[in-house]
Amino acid sequence: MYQSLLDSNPSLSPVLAEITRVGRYLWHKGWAERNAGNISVRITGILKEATFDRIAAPELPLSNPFPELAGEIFIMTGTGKRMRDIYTDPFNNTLIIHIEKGGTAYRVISHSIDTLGDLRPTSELSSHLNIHLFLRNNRPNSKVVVHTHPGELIALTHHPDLKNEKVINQLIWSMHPEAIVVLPKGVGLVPYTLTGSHSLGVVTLKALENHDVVLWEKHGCLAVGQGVEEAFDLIDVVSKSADIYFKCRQAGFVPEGLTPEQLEQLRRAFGEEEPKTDDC
Ligand code: 2HA
Ligand code: ZN
Repeated sequence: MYQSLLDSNPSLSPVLAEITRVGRYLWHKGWAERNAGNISVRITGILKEATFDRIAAPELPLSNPFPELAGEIFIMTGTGKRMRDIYTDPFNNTLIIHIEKGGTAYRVISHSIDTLGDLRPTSELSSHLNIHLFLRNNRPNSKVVVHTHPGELIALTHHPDLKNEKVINQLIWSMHPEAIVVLPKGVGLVPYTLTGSHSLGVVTLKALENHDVVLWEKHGCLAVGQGVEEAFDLIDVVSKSADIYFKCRQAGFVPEGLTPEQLEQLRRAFGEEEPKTDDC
């Protein structure tokens, strides 16, 4: 079924290829231990209704209903699946779901009952759907959610003094000129919330109102964007800042960081808008 969807929907292959490519980057970065991380893309409109038999597809309940997402289609990584396996075997590690009328169930349109096995949507499905709903309503071109576990970013959120959006963004910006250029609004900071919970999606939404990247305290980070590579790039830049910070600390010195004047010069040279340092 998956292969026939790809054959009859030419725009689907590049999306799947991007997911598998980024899955491989995440593994090589060391950000995807075991089954860590998940990726989803809203692909409604890419799949033609006539190319799949919705009614024949396996139907499964959604633990949290999303009536406003009825009719939407998503491609995503499977729960318990390894990022490093997605590249070599995408058909058994990713799946495509259609949200059913009423939003209380979904159908796996990429697989039949016989081929589905233990393949189920990411354990962070609830967060991802919440975010996709927000993006569709507020930033319709942003169709991608990437969640991963960069050790250097998780380590930052363990520092008691850095559990403050303003402070952590000053640190991130000051470590690397790219950071303020690519993320002039900085990152959002989400207080520790149970993994896989509906609440995690709810608190993440608040942080996404002003940001494209959020740090999940003591867990990882999440980025949204128009493409999977683009979301990956944002996380990569933030991680580089954290990496530089820790390299300096490991070498035994506290990094000087870019000065306020240097940051201001970067904002003026590259910024489209003033970053909100008080409430970002
Ligand atoms: O998919 O990373 O947050 C495993 C996780 C859950
Ligand atoms: Zn995670």
